[in-house]
Amino acid sequence: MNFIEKLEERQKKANSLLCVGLDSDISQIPRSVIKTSKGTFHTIYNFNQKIISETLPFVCAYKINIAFYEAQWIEGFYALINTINFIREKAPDVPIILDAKRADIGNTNEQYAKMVFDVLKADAITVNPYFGRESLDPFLKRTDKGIIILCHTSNPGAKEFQGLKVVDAGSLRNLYEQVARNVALSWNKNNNCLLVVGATHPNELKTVRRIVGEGMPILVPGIGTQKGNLEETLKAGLNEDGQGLIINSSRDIIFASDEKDFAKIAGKKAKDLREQINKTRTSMKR
Ligand code: OMP
Repeated sequence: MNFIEKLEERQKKANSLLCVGLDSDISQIPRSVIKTSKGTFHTIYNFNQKIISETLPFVCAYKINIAFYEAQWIEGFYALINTINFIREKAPDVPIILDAKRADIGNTNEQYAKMVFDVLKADAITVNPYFGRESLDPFLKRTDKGIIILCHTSNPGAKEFQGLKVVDAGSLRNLYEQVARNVALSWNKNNNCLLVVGATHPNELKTVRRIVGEGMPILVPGIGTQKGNLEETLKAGLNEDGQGLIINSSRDIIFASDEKDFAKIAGKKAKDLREQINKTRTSMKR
């Protein structure tokens, strides 16, 4: 089974397009966890275990942003490996996205791909397209993995480059549109490409869906703390079957409470968001 098949199977089984982001910033972890954990590794890992146990029934995937683990050096790395193993043990059918936003020249990418897929055993990685397709071959040749390419990011300054007009074969379009086009037309030979478009830019999401067609899943961060509009996002990005999106929310779920029952509250938030997504999906069914 390749990544997209695994994702779609889990989306059906959990009836969910929700991806919970394990952006486990140690400075935000509730005191009750810190008090009962020994050191950085245990603090992050204990927190993640609790969050995963409560949110698992409601997710189609977990996205782990490596920055929050790298910032804690060796202990963070142990927390990352153990978190991945924990998800694997509890729910081997849940895809794990490593949000690393990597990319470099080809031989360096070989090492990144080795690290992410062979050492950490993630199912998918986020990459930036700036080096071009040729450089990304070490990722793209991994036919069973998901290669999730930044297209239009969620941040306020995204347009500085992504909104620039470029000319390709006589046609004028925005840089992000060109990324979507190249990925759909020539990078996706192994049917393992996905794109990232922020929920804060629903018009651009609509454009990207039109360019890539029905089949390519789009990872959409920006719901929750970044205040992306859920309804507009779903309207703009769902395919005709009411599928094709991975809706990520991180801080708004995992740090919803810093009380003792924080994990239960995170679980409830995840459940509510899944239901809100499904309600809108149902009302939009064509
Ligand atoms: P919250 O804002 O806490 O929900 O977190 C959003 C997560 O999605 C973080 O891990 C970001 O790094 C990531 N992200 C964006 O917020 N915007 C983007 O355009 C792309 C990503 C990403 O690739 O996941």
